[in-house]
Amino acid sequence: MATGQIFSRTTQALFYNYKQLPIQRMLDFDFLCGRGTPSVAGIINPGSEGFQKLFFGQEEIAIPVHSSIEAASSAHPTADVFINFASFRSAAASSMAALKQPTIRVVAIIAEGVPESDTKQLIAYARANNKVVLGPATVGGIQAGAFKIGDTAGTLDNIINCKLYRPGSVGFVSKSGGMSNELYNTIARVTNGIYEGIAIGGDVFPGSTLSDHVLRFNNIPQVKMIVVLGELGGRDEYSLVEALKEGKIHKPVVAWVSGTCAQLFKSEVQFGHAGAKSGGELESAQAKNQALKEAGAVVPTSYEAFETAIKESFDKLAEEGKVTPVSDIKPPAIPEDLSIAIKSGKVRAPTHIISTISDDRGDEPCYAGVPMSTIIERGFNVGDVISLLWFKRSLPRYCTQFIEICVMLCADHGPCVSGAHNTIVTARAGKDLVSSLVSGLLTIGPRFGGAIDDAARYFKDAYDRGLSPYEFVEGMKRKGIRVPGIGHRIKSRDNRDKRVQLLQQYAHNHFPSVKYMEYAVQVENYTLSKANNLVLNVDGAIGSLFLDLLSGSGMFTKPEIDEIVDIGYLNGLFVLARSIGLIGHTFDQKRLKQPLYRHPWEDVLYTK
Ligand code: Q5B
Repeated sequence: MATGQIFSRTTQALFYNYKQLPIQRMLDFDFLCGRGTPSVAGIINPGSEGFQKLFFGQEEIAIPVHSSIEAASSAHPTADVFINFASFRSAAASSMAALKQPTIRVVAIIAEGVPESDTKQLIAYARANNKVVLGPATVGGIQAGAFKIGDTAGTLDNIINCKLYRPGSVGFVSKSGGMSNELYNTIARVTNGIYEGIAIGGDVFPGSTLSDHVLRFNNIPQVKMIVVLGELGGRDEYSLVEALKEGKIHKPVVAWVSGTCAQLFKSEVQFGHAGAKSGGELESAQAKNQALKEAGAVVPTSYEAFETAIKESFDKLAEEGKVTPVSDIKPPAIPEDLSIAIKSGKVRAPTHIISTISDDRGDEPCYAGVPMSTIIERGFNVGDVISLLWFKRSLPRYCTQFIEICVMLCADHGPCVSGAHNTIVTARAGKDLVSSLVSGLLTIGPRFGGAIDDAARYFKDAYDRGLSPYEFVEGMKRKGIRVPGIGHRIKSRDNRDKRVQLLQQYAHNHFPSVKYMEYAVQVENYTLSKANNLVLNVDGAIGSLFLDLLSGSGMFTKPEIDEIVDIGYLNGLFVLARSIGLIGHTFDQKRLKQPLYRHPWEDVLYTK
């Protein structure tokens, strides 16, 4: 165990397990104290490497992240404090690994519930190797104006109120982390402030004891008086009693052991900490307070009188000229985090994204204002969800049913079409699902599956302008544009596309009007007079029928229809639907364990 200072203004730590908040609190404390270097040199996040961005004042800094304790220790040989935020399951092993690093001097273990047998091994190793263990079950400790462990002393406001950004003359040690915050306040009120404060943790076997730290404080010249807050349970306070009796402590000690109320209970009481239970008489708060008093410590009659006792002891030292007055400094203001400032209404900031279709912030996600539970309770189908997320309204059932039929009919068209072929080749090249899927999707365009929007645009324009099929088709020919939605590689007058027939049949039965589709059929009749394969294809059928849906449903204004056609919503139906088939083809190839595809030479015309 160290005999004097364990921290300074240049102390740096390695932080085990990435926890953004306590690390940021340490860096904010550094900035408040005017430290030149951040107190966290490196972060250990088992299994990952890189950097974590954090703030040092207003500036963003990148703190290196290491995958192992060994790597972090060799990368930061001057970092001699190890702050362990591991869970109780892994805290012992990682703490032992840290203690074994020659560069590590102090290990703080935050986790509660570390097995006592493990803690005993850590203590034995630390004592044998002259190292300090704080905890387990501790918040850590602080050297005012110099270095702070994790969440010690709480919020910045509390740290400023307790003047912990500059050193005072009081050494303070307690078992409880929560109570140490209380005492930082008390000590700041009635003395010139804390020099160092340590919470040893509430376990039965703490890594270092109250007396270990009192003896250390005794050797630190800047510490002029010592405040101790013990608690019932255990015998730690008696080693302090011994040290006092043996005259090893030359500075005034003001002490209180909390838990005097335990005697009011009929049976044994277990307080918050594992070690805080009244065992035998000797472990009671009364007995320990009495022993400390007899050994020479200043012990008040109650916790309420603790503050006065601290004040009187400090005032006496001041009268004797034993405390040098502390010159107060104004700590720099720490910039507030934007999210906190916005929450408190202090600032406003422009947003970078605007979204109108969904909201995931409440109790349940909403699609266009409709909560998930409503979607399920009312038996919405995929078509209803598409109508909410794409069209931002609940369309009548015959419309959402039509959308679903489009999705079902276009889900797949065999392995030979462009998209499926690409997906199959990609899957056979050993690529993953998403790569195989997108390689197929990328073929969707003006010739394959992606002609729905253009079909809707051209059919709408021609119909609305009153063009005859002849005028329309010949006009397109003069411009050198193939009529979108017309023509197919394998379908023809004598081999009709069943999908087109099913869509037309549904619309005839359910749509109030099918004027655009009838116009498309007239166009088809004309193009079929030119060639057998110039049929109305599935893209053309969906494009024209969707125009009928938009205009006939009464759910869209004319400008809204123009916008939908102009933006081009409808290819989305084919993309969505065909994804189902392309995913299926990927699984199929993987399931069949198909080897790398190579196109046969015989199928290529090699020519000059
Ligand atoms: N000609 C689809 O052409 C295809 C003409 C035309 C005027 C036309 C072609 C085309 C418009 C785009 C379109 C969607 C490339 C198709 C789909 C999904 C799919 C696919 C699947 C699935 C086929 C021969 C002669 C030439 C051309 C003329 C052809 N189309 N004239 N308007 N639209 N259509 N795409 O058979 O005088 O000899 O020079 O671009 O709607 O993709 O199942 O496979 O579910 O996966 O290769 O159904 O029609 O014919 O190019 O040899 O042309 O007809 O100008 O005249 P072909 P080509 P000429 S549905």
